[in-house]
Amino acid sequence: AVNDGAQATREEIAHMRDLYQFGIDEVLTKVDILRREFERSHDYSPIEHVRSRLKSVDSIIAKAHRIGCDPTVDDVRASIADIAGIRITATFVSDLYWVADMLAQQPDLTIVTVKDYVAEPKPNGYRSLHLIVKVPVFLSSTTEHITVELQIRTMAMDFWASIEHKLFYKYRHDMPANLASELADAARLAATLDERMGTLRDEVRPMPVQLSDEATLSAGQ
Ligand code: 0O2
Repeated sequence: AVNDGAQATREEIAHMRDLYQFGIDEVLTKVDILRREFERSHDYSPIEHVRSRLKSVDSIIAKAHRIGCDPTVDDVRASIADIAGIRITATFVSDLYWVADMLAQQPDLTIVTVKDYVAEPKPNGYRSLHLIVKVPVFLSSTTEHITVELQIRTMAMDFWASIEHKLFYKYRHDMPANLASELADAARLAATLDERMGTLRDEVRPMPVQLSDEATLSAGQ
């Protein structure tokens, strides 16, 4: 009977997972529309790439056990914010806030929490802008408000985080001190790179495009 209960829960969680995929789809559409609209009006996009992932039933149950929550649909939905995850890689640091602001402005999207690890990096050097949002998913007879975790990063932040993630998982909590300090140093380098690219962009942005446009205009007059 205990096994039957566990099986029922697994099935319910698997069913619940479908809702989270719908939530991902809704947010992905929003991000894609922002990207395409921006590309249309500016010929480039501040969004480099977008990936999404849905936690597996096993990881949902494992995380529930880890954080001491009952592995029931209601408790899992209330306690685990990253069942649905979207990672957006943007070009410049300012673009991270642009993406976040554009989403925050949308009346159907509720921002639950913002963790700004860009303004305040984690002690190991991790930087990213994290938003937990709730998006409505309209079903035939109900509306479900689905929690989605968004990680918004520059390419430098993503480069660092993906390598750190691999090393962290390899070493778990026993990362040798020299490696941890190398990684923290590399995170500072990545932050400097972002800053320098931002400065470059600021120098290029008021480009002579307008000047040459004016020149063409006045030449044509
Ligand atoms: P995975 O394998 O990427 O899913 P939470 O642990 O999510 O319940 P927390 O710690 O308050 O709650 O959330 P936070 O700080 O917003 O971090 C959540 C996610 O951000 C992590 O998910 C990672 O994806 C990423 N992250 C946070 N800190 C680090 C870090 O130091 N290094 C790297 N590489 N990624 C980080 P998971 O579930 O831990 O991992």
